[in-house]
Amino acid sequence: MQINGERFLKDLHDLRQIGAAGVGKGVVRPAYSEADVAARRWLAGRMREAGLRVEMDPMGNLFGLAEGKSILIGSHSDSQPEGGWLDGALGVVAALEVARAAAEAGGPAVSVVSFQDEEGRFGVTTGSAVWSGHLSQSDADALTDHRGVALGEARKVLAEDVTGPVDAAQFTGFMELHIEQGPTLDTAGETIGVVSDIVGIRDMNITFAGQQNHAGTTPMHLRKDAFQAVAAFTTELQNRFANVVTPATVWTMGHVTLHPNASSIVPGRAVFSMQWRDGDADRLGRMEAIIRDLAAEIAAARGLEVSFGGMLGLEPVAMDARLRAALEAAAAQVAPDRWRIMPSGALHDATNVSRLMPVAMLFVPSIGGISHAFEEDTAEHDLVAGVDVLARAVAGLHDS
Ligand code: HGY
Ligand code: MN
Ligand code: MN
Repeated sequence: MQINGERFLKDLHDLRQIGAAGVGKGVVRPAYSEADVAARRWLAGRMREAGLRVEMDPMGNLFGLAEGKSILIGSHSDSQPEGGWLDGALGVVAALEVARAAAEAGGPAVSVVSFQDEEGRFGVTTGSAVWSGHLSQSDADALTDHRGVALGEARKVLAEDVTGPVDAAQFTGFMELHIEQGPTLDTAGETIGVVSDIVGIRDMNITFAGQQNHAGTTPMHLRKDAFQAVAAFTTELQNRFANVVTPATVWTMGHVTLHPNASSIVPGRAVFSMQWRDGDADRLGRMEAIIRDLAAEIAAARGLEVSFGGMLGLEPVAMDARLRAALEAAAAQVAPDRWRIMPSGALHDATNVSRLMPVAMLFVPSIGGISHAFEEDTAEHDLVAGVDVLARAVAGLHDS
């Protein structure tokens, strides 16, 4: 099986034009946005040209299906609100190229997928969570984005493209090529990372409700300032986590809204996202208890109310040994002495798909370790090496 690097790179550059941010190679292609819909329709056309049968499930997960049993390869084509051109898109276009190369070589059968809302405009890897049965369609439809738009409403933009549910039983396994989104490979000057396991995650909103008041006449000691509660919480959390976390544990408050968000008004309400990740499910649970207890403690001490939104989560998952071995053998051929086995600190659709079938992942470097930013980039020779490893692994599985 021989991939066509030029054909692959051209598709990758053509896709990044759809929703191009106009800043570097960045893209803005959130789930169900105009750009996301256009990208999925463009991908559907490329899938048809590759001889695949195009189907889309009610969530907007787009599949290019080979006849009979096949290996499923892919990722997601939606982006963060400010996204890189490769996060997800690389895996979808690489899958397309492997499917074409496999067809040109007379086999094996390769199907392609672009999952929807992996970037979690509405939740956490929402499209593959629904497809894999981790989340019901009705629960997903009730999820809202930060502007209060419900997923059930948003996904109507793809109604005319939906063909119906796609049966996972037709697939023998799933592989995903993705950028590392961290500094490890780039710093080491390596080309390929074969993923050992993907971290788990917990994600929820926390609300502090205090007293909206005048910013000039309200003495500091009488305030019930919701933002000051957030500040106290995030500072003290660092101390409370000290004996629980490891250097690999991460936690982020990436989104904060204050009400009424005015310079001369003491904020009466603060809603913020609380997200934490680790490779150990037990540690994720202990961190949750600390978060809930500390938020309640701070609210009580300051005379505020605290409430917790619904929590979304995924468990840590190990990659399938047989698929991983195929990737390792291919990496050793393509990038001898320039590959490694490593964990994934980022989440991926592979976590959800692992509920249904064996999964494995591989990484190529992110320049400067940057991702979820317009500056995200990877050297083209590394991108082509990644697809080559993927194709060789698929061929190796077929021959074994
Ligand atoms: O957040 C993540 O890990 C993924 O890129 N959505
Ligand atoms: Mn991704
Ligand atoms: Mn991402």
